[in-house]
Amino acid sequence: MTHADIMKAAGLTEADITGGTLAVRSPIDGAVVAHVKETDPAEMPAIIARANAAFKAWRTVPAPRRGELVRLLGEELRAAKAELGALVTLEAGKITSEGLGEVQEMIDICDFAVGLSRQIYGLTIASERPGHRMMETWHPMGTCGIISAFNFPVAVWSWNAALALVAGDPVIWKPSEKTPLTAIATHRIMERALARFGDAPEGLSQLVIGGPAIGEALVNSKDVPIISATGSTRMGGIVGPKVAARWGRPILELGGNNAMIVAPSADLDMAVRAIVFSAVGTAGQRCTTLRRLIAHHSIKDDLVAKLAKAYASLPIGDPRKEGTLIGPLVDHASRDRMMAQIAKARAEGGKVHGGEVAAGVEGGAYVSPALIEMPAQTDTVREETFAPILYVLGYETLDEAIHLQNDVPQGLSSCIFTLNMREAETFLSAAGSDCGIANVNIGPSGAEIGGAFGGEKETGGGRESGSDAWKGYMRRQTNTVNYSAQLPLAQGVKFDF
Ligand code: UN1
Repeated sequence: MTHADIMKAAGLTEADITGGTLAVRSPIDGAVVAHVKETDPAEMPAIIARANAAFKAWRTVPAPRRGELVRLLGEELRAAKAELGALVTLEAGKITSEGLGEVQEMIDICDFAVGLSRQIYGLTIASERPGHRMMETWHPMGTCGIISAFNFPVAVWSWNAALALVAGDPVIWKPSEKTPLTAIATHRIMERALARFGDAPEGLSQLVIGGPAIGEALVNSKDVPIISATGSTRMGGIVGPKVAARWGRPILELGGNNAMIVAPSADLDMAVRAIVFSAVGTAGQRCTTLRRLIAHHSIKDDLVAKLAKAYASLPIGDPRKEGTLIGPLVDHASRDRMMAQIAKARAEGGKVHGGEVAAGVEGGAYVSPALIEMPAQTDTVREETFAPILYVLGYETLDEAIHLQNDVPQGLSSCIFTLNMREAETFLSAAGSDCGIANVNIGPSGAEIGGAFGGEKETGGGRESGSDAWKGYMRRQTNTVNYSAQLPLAQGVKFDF
């Protein structure tokens, strides 16, 4: 299929892809595939006002009925999975199975949110006063601004939107400037769900396309109480304080510098499989990508040899092609950054395997993944580079390994490969990994949507997806009801007059 066929199959029209000011390139071959129209920043107040009008209606719709909209969205996504997945491949450069996997994550979160729509509940709490009852109620919060990144161009929207819509919040989505096409196609799918739903308020789900001025309008608006932003730590460092300064609620999902500890007892063949998928999958462009390997000295050389062998056989190239495992980086600037980091690591004493410009489709930024044995956890290792670079460090004691694992600014995902129960439990304990995600005998990437997703430190502290992440999209109200004929005060205070 040509690029044009893929865009058409995903529901994009001529008007969607021509006549605009935002040039969209496919990472596959670097070709400009569309010129998308941008939202005029001057329209943002009206867009936000529409969302807030929708909020007034949507917050009173019973949550299970709100769940019906998300159920329909899940149905529409199932029907459009192949076409939307192919568009993800075209616009973000993911291999076919990962493009489809991304849409599957959208479907999964819809299913989760539909169930959630009948499980939004608070606690009842024992009151210290006779004839009193305490409870908590979860109410819709207001408009949720969703700022998403290129690497999960559609799934990030759905993790937020599915929960926000069930929670009673309208959504305004600002996708990455690199991936507006998948956003337009996804929003069209959403519009189909809305049409089938029937009586959803106008402005419940909106899409805005453009650069920083659009994002800033959301971030700075007092009328957008929740801002969920996924992207770099640099971006989050700007967004977080701005949202906080106007008393909004930021949900930040920023950088990761995820590590795996490989202990002497580890099943090395399993570890190798986990390492390869999590270090080179999505060409190293997941925030959960494995970036640091902390291997026990006794097995390190063996592990590196196995990995170097596996790395040498990985099919790199056209992500549309059956069998390809490593597609292109998002653009040439990203490849330049990768090469610059490798040069820095080499200057710090790193021994580099791979990490070269690779042949792929003419015009795309293809690379072979890099495996770099480092003498120490240097500043370069402590930085996140959004590319397939895996730094290898050695350790002697588990304490040392955990210290290395935690001694970076980021705190998203982590894991240990061990068959030793004491080591595994220590890693998961309060004195173990400091990350939002900590796994045993599986890699750090590819988290299921059922768990809360996010991390600590410079990762931003936000949680999305499963568990009770929905609470981030609602406001909690504590209620005390007095059904007695007395008016006792708390804490035994007497105030008679
Ligand atoms: C991201 O890279 O922004 O755990 C999120 C994973 C995916 C999510 C990645 N479920 O790798």
